Amino acid sequence: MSQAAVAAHGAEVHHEELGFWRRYVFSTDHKTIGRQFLFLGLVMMLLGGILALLVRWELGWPETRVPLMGWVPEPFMYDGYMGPEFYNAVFTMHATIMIFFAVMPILVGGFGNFLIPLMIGARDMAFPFLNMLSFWVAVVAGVIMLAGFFVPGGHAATGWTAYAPLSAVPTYSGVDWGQNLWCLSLIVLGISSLMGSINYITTVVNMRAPGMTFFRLPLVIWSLFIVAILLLLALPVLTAALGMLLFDRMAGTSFFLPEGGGEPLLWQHLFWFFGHPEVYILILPAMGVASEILPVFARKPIFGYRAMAYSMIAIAFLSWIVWGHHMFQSGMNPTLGSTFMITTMLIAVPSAIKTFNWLGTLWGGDIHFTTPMLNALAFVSMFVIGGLSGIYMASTPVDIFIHDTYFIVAHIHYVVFGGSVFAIFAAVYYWFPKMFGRMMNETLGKIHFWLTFVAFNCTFFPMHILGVGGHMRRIYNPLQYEFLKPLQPINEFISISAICLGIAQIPFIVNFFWSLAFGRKAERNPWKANTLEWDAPSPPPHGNFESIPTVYRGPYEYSSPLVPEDWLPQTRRLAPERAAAATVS
Ligand code: HEM
Ligand SMILES: [Cu+2]
Repeated sequence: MSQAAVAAHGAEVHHEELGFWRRYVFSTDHKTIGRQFLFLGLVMMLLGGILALLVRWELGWPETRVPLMGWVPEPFMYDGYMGPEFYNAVFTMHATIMIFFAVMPILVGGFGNFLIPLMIGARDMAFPFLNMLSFWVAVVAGVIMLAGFFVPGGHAATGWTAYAPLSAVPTYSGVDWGQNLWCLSLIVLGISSLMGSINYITTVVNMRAPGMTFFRLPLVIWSLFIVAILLLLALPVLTAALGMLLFDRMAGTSFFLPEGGGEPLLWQHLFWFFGHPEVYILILPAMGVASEILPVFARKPIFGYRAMAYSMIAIAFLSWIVWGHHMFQSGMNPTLGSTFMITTMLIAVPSAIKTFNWLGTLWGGDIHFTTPMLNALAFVSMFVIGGLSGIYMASTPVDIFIHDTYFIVAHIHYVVFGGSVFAIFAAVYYWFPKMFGRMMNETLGKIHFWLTFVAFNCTFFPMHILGVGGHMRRIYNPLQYEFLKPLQPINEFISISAICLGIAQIPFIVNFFWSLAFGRKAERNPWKANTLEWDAPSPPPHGNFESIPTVYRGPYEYSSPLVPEDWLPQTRRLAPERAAAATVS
């Protein structure tokens, strides 16, 4: 590269040629780390999906031979039949993998890393080495988690919530090292997330480009910033609880064991004090993604930018005082229960503000139904269904009937699959050109979207009906209960839909890998969007920008009357008189 070109890249950029290992494996470049997290998450999501199908087979056709699984050795399966112990491990690991190793790594690790420096106009994260360490520590956590499948006694089988005392005494569940490794893995993952969140917070606070004030930040950056704060405060609570659980299991303490003076409910309090902020950690970045994509494809500014940012702050704050809604049936004082009921219902207010603002953004827009847009619209509509079922559950008298039933499972999946996973798809389709320099195929994308959308609703909507019918969650064979037998056709329908949902992911996998290699080359700004990442080449080089951009306005100036085009990038400088007009809005 010529001297001049090097100078043009700015002083901070390193230009020595890195070897294969430093470039692709132990890279400190936030974009590579983001892509690594994305791949880690997608692979784990595939594994989690296979586990889900095993659960569905068992519930649809209990105690029959699982197709294609005859090769799995004992003690997992017996000639293709799944035993109850393995079934418990399968649903436990499905949730654990999806929450901790798929959705969090993709949304927070993957898109957080890729987007934060690019969208605030920085060359990299504040602590690139710490960033690399955070990824590799997450991989170590993943290896420990997967190792649990291969130890005597099988993997953890007490649900992703690991309620004590079941989880605290090996003989209660029959699982010894599986549960220990489960605890250890999540402790290690907590360290990874601690490193990541410190990095994200420092980067957003200190490294914004000139002119990038907090209220000019794209909403996805707001969401990731808030999530980093939640992670920083919530994960250590889980780490502490897991440490105590390990002590109970291995060192003879009785934090959670009544026979030694301990308190099983303490686990539930600690777990949900972490767990409720955790569910918002899963959904806030998804809200951020939708807030980026809807304005771009409606060609309109986001409706109520500040209200959107403030509602995320309100959600984050309220998420600390609602955990008791998971424990209404634990015998808590009714006054306390009512308090948690009210705080939980309060959280629906900022959530509803966000929803109405998304609708306001769409209202009267010039809507382009691209694949990212379809997925973002699915996110909004499915999140509404999930949020509404949440309000039912938040009402203590109603929750008596639906707690620990399939109604809860329906709610979880409308928010986490309908919400977070559709947002993941939206984000992949939307930022793929920037991440990999190529476009994804729209036709395959639309086939994937519609199949997924229909199969998703056929899979999860009927779970509400099962739940109201009294169908418990986490049972091995519904046919053992006389009152559940009439509901079995619904279980079969759900399982068939789940298999279709799995098959519907094939076009996505094909599209992803095909486009990586053969997709049409992407231009800098294929969607004609305003935010800074589209100002950098696709994919951006090490150091991101030719020169650090200066920011003149907020991120959502679409169809502005100030310019003939229907987009007005954050970096574009207008003549002084027009710029003065812009500050009025
Ligand atoms: C309007 C918003 C929401 C309300 C009012 C709400 C309310 C509730 C309540 C009351 C429960 C406990 C029910 C029970 O076990 O009896 C619950 C469970 C759950 N919620 Fe929500 N929720 C809301 C949004 C969300 C979001 C956005 C997510 C995640 C992205 C989420 C994820 C979960 C999960 C994973 C559980 C089940 C945990 C388990 O027991 O395994 N919720 N929700
Ligand atoms: Cu909760």
